[in-house]
Amino acid sequence: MILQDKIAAQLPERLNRVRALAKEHADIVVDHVTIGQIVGGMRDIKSLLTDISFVDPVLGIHFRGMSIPEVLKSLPKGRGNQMPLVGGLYYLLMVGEVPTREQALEVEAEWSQRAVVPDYVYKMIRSMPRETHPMTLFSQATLALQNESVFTQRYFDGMKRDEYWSAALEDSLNLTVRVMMIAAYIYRLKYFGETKKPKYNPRQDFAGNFARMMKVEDRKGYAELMRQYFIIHSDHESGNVSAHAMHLVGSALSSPYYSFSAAMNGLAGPLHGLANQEAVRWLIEVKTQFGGVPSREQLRQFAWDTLNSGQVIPGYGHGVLRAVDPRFTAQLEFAKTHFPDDELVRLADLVYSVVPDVLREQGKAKDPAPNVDAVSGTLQYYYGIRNFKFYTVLFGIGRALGVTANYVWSRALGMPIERPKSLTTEMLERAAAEAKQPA
Ligand code: NMX
Ligand code: MLT
Repeated sequence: MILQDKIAAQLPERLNRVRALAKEHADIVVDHVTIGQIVGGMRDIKSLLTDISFVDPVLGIHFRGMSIPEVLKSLPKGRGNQMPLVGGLYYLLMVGEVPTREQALEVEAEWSQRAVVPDYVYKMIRSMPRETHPMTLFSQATLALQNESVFTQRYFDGMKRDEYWSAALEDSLNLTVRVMMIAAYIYRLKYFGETKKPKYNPRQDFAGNFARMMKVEDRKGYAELMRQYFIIHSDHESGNVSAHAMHLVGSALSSPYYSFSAAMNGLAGPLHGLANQEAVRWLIEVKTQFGGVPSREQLRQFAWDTLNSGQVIPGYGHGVLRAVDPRFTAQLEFAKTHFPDDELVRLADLVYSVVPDVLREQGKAKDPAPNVDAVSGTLQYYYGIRNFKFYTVLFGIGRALGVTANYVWSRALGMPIERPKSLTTEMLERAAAEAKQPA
């Protein structure tokens, strides 16, 4: 299998490099930790290793060294498509090279062979109360899939350490396509009462299958959007809540399914992935209050009212970025190219021209610019996906690509169980007092 062969070929060299760091340079200091960081969400502490993606605070995410525009331009595309094949992105994340079209199609073919969701998963979803949030169903369904884990099975059969990564790759290829199908099932069940199980069509790519399973009217347009969507949402280095949860849980050798379910529980938080649902809810509130797109002054006031009531403006701000998120730019460009006159797109664009100044005036947010979530739901809304509680599930399908690639490489490189050290308040106070004493 192509990903297996490519990773195996790179592994000896990668292992040597990481082992050399661990053995020969273990004492080299790369960062120091302040009390502010300990009580401030560990912001900016350089303490995670990944070669799969890196976030530059100004330039944004780079997948294997490539920016979003470079990735969208360079990855191979299916015949007649503007946006790249998702299989090509998975290859890039896993292997670190831009694949040929044939190589990207090999990954797509792997998915089509693995696109089977056991019936008990669907049954479990159906048995939940109707009002259950789609993210709860999505996380539960992933957890239920743990039953299928090749990694867990082989671990308890006595698998050797240097085989962990290939068992993890098996699970990852299965997981990525299965959670996509589960997501479509949740959507059709929850909002249309349909119980028919989705079927994967091997003649369509990953995103094409998703668009068909979702039964969106403009399937072709939606498939193009979702190619871009899944690619840009795949990874955002390793410190964000979902990626870090996946890494942390995986470091205990919990399977990719256990770990991904944990990642999705983190993504479901309003300060993380759920912000995409909240951003559209906020736009709709604006539209409802003003009966359409408001004036700049009305919008400014609305934004201030949100801040004054103690709430955040969803889709704005970031823990690492200090400039407009290139994922936001890519999506806004897509909307402006394909449906520039859409009312919600015009409103999202107006918000973009008003809210950063309001946040700057307030002076609290370190990054007053829009992030990925500011506009992603607006594009879904255009294609008729209007139940915005579903939006974070879409983020989850994309995120599966990045976090599973990281899981595979963490096992390949023999990353140990993660276990940082705690201190008490008193210890920190003592450290502060000692630091203030004259030498
Ligand atoms: N609206 C209002 N206040 C904000 C915003 C915002 N969009 N962004 C930051 N702040 C506040 C923040 O709440 C904090 O206030 P306080 O000191 O009272 O606790 C202050 O500004 C400083 O926060 P930062 O250091 O700038 O941001 P931090 O790294 O702590 O948090 C986010 C980053 C993304 C959680 C924060 O910007 C936020 O809550 N944004 C809105 C929710 C959102 O869009 N989340 C999605 C992020 C992307 N993703 O998909 O995960
Ligand atoms: C992400 O994509 O995970 C978000 O932008 C959050 C982050 O990077 O902290």
